[in-house]
Amino acid sequence: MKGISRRQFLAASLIGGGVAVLGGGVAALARRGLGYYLPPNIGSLDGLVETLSYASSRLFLSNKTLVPEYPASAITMLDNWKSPPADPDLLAHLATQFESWRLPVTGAVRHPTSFSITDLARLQRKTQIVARHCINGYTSISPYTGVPLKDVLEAVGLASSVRYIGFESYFDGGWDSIDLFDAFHPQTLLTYEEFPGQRLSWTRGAPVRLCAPLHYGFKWVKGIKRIVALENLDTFGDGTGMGSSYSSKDRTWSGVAS
Ligand SMILES: Nc1nc2c(c(=O)[nH]1)N[C@H]1C(S)=C(S)[C@@H](COP(=O)(O)O)O[C@H]1N2
Ligand SMILES: [Mo]
Repeated sequence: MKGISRRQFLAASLIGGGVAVLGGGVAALARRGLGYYLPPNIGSLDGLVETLSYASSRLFLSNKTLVPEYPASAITMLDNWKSPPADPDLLAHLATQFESWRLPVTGAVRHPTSFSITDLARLQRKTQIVARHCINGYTSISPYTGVPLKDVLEAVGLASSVRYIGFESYFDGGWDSIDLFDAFHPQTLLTYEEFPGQRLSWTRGAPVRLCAPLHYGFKWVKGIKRIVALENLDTFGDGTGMGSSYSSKDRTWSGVAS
């Protein structure tokens, strides 16, 4: 009997691989439900491209895949922050070095908790030097020290219905949200120091700012005022369901310029 040709073997391997990937996808889908793999703007025009890239990353990537970390010699600290703080509460807390400031973590959680910076610093502490890409073209490599967001979420205990984590800012009435894939990524940090031991200045997002390396810079919310665990985005921010104060400007929820 004739053995199979190299070409037949290749074709068979490809088909086999394809079936395995598809099978994995279907199994993952069954495990989490369709909603986990779809972005909130699926119904909009720019949602098509985003839906494909979002769904494929959630299906085929693990949220344990790490972004590169850099040595201290690579730090650039490029700072593109412009508007000085105007919020009276933030100004008062800046004057007293956030001594009496608390970060409420509320929404669909079992134990709503308000954390001081000292409380946050008692949780797991992590320092990382990562790149922050701004959608407008600025890239900066900076150090971030803080607590993995995952640890804060585990401390308050998320309800099983939670799908997004919302952030409200002291600056410009800004607000944004990420999904649990990003929220539980090991490099997603709630940052309270830039260089270890050095609290954030307002230009870098005091009192705490998000470091979300899987995303463009606009989702790295500075000056966080409150964190909310959300079942959907309909009641968050402007109530349009888009999940980000930037989506009314020039970008979509997961970062594609539109
Ligand atoms: N509250 C708030 N956070 C914000 C912004 C903003 O306008 N308001 N700009 C974002 C954008 S677009 C970028 S690129 C980064 C820039 O800050 P960095 O250089 O300190 O990372 O902050 C993000 N965080
Ligand atoms: Mo940005």
